[in-house]
Amino acid sequence: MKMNVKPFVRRLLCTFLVLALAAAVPTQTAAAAPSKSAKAQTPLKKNGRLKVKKASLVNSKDKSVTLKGVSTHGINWFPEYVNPDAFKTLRDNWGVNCIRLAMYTEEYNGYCSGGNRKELKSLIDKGVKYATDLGMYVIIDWHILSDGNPNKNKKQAVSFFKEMAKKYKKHKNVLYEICNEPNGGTQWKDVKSYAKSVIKAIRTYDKKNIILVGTPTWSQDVDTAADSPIKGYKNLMYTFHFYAATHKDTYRKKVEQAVNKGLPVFVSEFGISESSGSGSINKSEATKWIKFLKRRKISYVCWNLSNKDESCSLLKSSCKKNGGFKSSDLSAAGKWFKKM
Ligand code: IDC
Repeated sequence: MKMNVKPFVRRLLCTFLVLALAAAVPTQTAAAAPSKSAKAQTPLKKNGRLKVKKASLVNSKDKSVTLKGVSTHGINWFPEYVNPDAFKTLRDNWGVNCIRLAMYTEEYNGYCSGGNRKELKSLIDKGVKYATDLGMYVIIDWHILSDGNPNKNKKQAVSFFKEMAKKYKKHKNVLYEICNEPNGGTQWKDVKSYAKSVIKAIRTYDKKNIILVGTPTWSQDVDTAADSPIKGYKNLMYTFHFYAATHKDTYRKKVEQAVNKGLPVFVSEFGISESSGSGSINKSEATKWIKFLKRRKISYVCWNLSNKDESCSLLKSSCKKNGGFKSSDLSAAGKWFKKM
C-alpha cells in the first residue's frame, strides 16, 4: 500500500508543537498543588515512628506527642466509613491524627464468629493504606467484647497479629491493639499471659511499633496493671476506656494512680454517652476528662464514626454521607468532639 508521508509528518510536528507549548505554560493544576511544606506537616511526617519513654508516648525526636483519634464502629458493621474522604475530613477539619480500625472478634459476624476473614483483612489493609497516604496513625484493634476473656480466641489472635506484623513492620504509623476490653471476671494475670503470646508473635517481625494492651473490667483496671506490668518488651502501653456519662472522678483517680506508678496509659476508646453507648451524654464531665488527659499528655480515641442511632455515634442517623461531613451532619457528641 502506498502511504502519504507528508501529511503524516506535518501532523507529527503539530503534535510536538502543542506538547512543547503545554509544558512551557504553567497550568492551574500545578499552581494549585499543595506546597512541599504543607505536605511535610502531616502528623506522620512531623512525628515519625512513635516510642514509649517512661510513661509517655514520644515522637522520633523524643518529644512528647498525643494522638487524638476517632474509632470506626465495627468494620464488619459499617465498612463504608473506611474510605479516604472520611479520614481526610477528620484530619483536615477536626484535627484528628489517628484512626482506630475496630474489628470485632465475636459480634455481628466477627473475625472469630463466622465473619469473612479475607474481607475483614482487606478492610484493614484499605484502612491502613488510606491512613498512611494521609500521614495519619492507625490502630489495628482486635475488638474483643462478648468473648470476655481474650484467651478464648488466642490462637486466631496470634496468627492474625503475626500476619499484620509481617506486613506492617515497615509502616511507622501502625499501632496494634491486641484486646479491646477484657471483661466477665477476666483477671490481669489472664490478660498478661495472653498478651505475652501475642506480643511475642508481633515482635518476631515488628520490633518497634507500639502495642496497646487491654486491661480487666472493660479496660478500666490500669491501676492493677501498674502493679505488675509486662516485662521484657519495649513500646508497650496499657489501655483505659471511659464513657463520660458513667465514669467520673473515681475513674480519673485510677488513671492518675497508674500513671504516677509509671504506667504508659493510652485511652484507645472513650465516649461521652453512658457506657451502654446510648442514653444521655455528659459534655461537662467529658470536658473534665479531656482537660485531665491533656494535662497528663495521654492520647485519646473517640468511639465512633457511624450514623447508628445511639448517642455515642458521631454522625446523626439522618446523615447518609460517608465523608466530607459538615457540622449539620454531626450528632451532639460529634459536635462536641469536633469543637473540643
Ligand atoms: C457498642 C456499639 C453498639 C454495638 C455494641 C455491640 O456502640 O452499636 O451494638 O457495641 O455489643 C464499649 C465497646 C464498644 C461498644 C461501646 C458502647 O468497646 O464495642 O460499642 N462500649 O457500648 N466499651 C464500653 C462501651
